[in-house]
Amino acid sequence: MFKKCSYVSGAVNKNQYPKNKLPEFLLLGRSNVGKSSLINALSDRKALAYISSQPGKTRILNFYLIDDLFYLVDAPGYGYALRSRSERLDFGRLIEEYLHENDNLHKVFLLVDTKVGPTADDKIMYEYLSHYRIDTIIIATKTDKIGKTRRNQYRNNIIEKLGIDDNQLIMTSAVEKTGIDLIKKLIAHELKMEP
Ligand SMILES: Nc1nc2c(ncn2[C@@H]2O[C@H](COP(=O)(O)OP(=O)(O)OP(=O)(O)O)[C@@H](O)[C@H]2O)c(=O)[nH]1
Ligand SMILES: [Mg+2]
Repeated sequence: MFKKCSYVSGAVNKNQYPKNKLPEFLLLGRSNVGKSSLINALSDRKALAYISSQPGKTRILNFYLIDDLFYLVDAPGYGYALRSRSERLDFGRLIEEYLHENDNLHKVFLLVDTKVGPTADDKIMYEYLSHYRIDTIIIATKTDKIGKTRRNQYRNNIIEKLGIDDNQLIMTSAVEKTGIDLIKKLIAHELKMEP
């Protein structure tokens, strides 16, 4: 499942989104949280999505086509990227236009670093998505940095800080490949495919 994948395009505005109406899953999260690594893990490829050494380098929406079925959309990271007022405005405009003016958006995956927990920016982002009733799943990343016995504690911290339901959170590690199959199943379920 999800073997074939290719980088299709980058977009800074809605005229540049893909035109073929396939469902899209947006990955949102602060810089360095592990968005590109998750795309690589989901698509079984090592270096498909550019993994940045310089946080916040990518400022556009990047569309990856998976098995000719759906798109994974890599958004610019917030946090480090929001240094200047103009960058903040660019990010806001890019994301708001995408969230509100794109009928193909199926679900948002909001990534939160497991060890760091939800930051102030993460909370604002989650509240924004909830306010507009945008279907969102929280993906906790880099769980391999936490000992197995303490992962539940970190899981509960995220649930509590964001005020989400237990089934809205998936714990993942792109290194250990944990939680990746769960996300694939969720996407398959959304697309009404056999997993
Ligand atoms: N230990 C560990 N490190 C990870 C994991 N996922 C990503 N990383 C590391 O975290 C750093 C950032 O990962 P990226 O995937 O580039 O993060 P990003 O969210 O795409 O960052 P931007 O594109 O700058 O917004 C890299 O050094 C990755 O190797 C993980 O599951 N475990
Ligand atoms: Mg990235």
